[in-house]
Amino acid sequence: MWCWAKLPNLRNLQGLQIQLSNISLLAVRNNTCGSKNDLKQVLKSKVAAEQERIKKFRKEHGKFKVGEITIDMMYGGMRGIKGLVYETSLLDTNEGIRFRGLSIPECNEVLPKAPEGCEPLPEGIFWLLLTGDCPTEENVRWLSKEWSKRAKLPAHVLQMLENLPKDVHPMAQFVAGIAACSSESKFAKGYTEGMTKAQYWEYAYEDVMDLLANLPLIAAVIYNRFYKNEETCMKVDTSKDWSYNFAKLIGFDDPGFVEMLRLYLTLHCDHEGGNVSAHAVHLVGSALSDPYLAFSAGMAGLAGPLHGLANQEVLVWLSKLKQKLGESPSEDQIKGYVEETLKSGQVVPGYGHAVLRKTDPRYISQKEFAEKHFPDYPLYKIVSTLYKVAPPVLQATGKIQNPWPNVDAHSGVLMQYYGLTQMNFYTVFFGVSRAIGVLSALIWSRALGLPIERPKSMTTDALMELVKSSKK
Ligand code: CMX
Repeated sequence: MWCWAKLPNLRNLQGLQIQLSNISLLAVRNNTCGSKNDLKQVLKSKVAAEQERIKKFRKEHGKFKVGEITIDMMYGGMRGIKGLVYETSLLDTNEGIRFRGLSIPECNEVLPKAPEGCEPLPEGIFWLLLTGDCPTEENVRWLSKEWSKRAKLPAHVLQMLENLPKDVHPMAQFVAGIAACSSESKFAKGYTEGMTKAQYWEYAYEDVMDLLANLPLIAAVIYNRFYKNEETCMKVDTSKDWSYNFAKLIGFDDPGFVEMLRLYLTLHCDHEGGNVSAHAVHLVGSALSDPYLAFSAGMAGLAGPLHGLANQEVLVWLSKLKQKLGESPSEDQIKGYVEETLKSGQVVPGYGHAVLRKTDPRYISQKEFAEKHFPDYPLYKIVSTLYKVAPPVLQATGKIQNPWPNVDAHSGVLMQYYGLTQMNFYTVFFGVSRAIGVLSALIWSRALGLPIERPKSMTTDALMELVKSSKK
């Protein structure tokens, strides 16, 4: 059983002791590299030790059986099969996600904030996921500066985005923009020029840093052209953080919106390795496709309505609810709307999860933000009423494993409140955030020398034969 020592109310942890049964381990260490802010150097000091630790572990326990696979699991989307190593985060069915051992409330508490803000900076969670260390304020300031220095979109990418027809969905534009940046890949160039396997992670790191620096620019070009018919002013302020610059690029300078974006970009960053976007990046990256190509594959997966696009679907669904029932519907009316949705054979977007069996802590964190900043906003009230009335209706079907809301049930409301009303852009925000986690994991996959992924598939006939021969 997990038992957490009470968190010190400190911005920079001096070392956080965690008890796991009788074992005491240091899950999050403070940045041991003293004044060093250069992330690559910090990482360098960890890679060799981690390679050695895993080598020893595999030598001693490589043949240990982790689980069994049933035919239902194979037809059921591989639920419950433990088949991937992914270092940056781990999802507990009941408790939700932990980033390098820290829960969301713990991250919100300990990660550095902007000088004028209260919400965690996404730069901090990137540092945490990549190094396992809780960053100092100095670390995140270094990272903000580093990303703003690297922000420079190639002209041909800009031109390609400008030439796309306006009815191409923003997520399809996002995928295309990211893939087109592959022309700049240091990893791909290094491979062609004969980099060694030991160097893979360093080249991947450079691409990841460039990509993270440029994602807000790609997103902003799409947003400004699609919704405002405007060219994007590509200037970023090197004295400001990533979220501030992103908000500014799309024309939002309300400090409330910027704070919301900092929280949003932190919360959506990672959800262990088996979800569609993370797994796609991991899989494509394992073929040594460069980080731009691997990440664009992940974003194509995030664009599916059962995954990241659910945040858009939630708002579309809520808009129809408001059209039908008005701004302030009663509990009974909202319950009736959920029942009608189910009766018509549609999913209730924002509810359910493949792994989680409780309310998503990312939902709770967004709810707390809304409660603090706009408790009387009518759309927030509808979302809160849904939280009360939808789970029993979903549970009553008898087939839905998790009747509780996931992250996507709340995010759109935050955007709507601050005036970002263009719903089909919401998944792009999700994607910018998801880059933080899946690309940190990609660097570690190359650092650990993980091979090309190639699970065995079977035909139904071959499975039937397997069952038959086991009975002989
Ligand atoms: N509304 C209606 N039906 C639902 C449902 C929901 N919110 N959630 C699950 N179900 C249905 C499934 O479609 C499935 O029906 P069939 O047996 O007829 O095919 C049945 O309940 C069992 O599904 P499950 O085991 O509970 O859930 P899965 O692991 O198969 O699917 C998920 C998980 C998220 C795809 C599903 O809950 C869903 O479609 N939710 C709505 C979309 C959504 O919010 N997605 C975002 C998830 C978070 C993210 O990745 O971003």
